[in-house]
Amino acid sequence: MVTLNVLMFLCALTALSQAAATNDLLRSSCPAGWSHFNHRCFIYIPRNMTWATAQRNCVSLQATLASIQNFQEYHFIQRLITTASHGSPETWIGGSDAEEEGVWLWSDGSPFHYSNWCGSGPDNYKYQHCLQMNYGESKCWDDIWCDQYRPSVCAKNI
Ligand SMILES: [Ca+2]
Repeated sequence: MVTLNVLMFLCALTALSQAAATNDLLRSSCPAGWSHFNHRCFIYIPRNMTWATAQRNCVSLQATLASIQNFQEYHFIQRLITTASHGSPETWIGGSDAEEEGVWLWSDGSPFHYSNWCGSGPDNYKYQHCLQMNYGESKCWDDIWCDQYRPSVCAKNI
């Protein structure tokens, strides 16, 4: 009888740990082709599009252009672009100040705290309102005209 009880206990334990493992799997799972980082799924879109068309394309995938909240996410996205494109092309992410000059917003509505602007920041040269990353030698962030054609990175919550 003792053996039976121990067996039942072990069965219950196994079932529980399997349920926990499945739960973990569900929590970390992204759709095929998307990469998981920090509770979000990311994908590099190689097709060149304007910023707004790239955002609309992300929305069609139940996502938005990627926001970047910190250094770790920034480097994750840089690696994602490098791996997917075998290079480091200038790429759209979700920042813009098209609504009001100098007020930078992320298209997913998250706060715009972290940034990696080139030099002293966005220069708004001849009215540039959209954020491209991987600009120039140091692969920093630059504001550029929103109607330029770039690949892009989409992100969505899990
Ligand atoms: Ca600029």
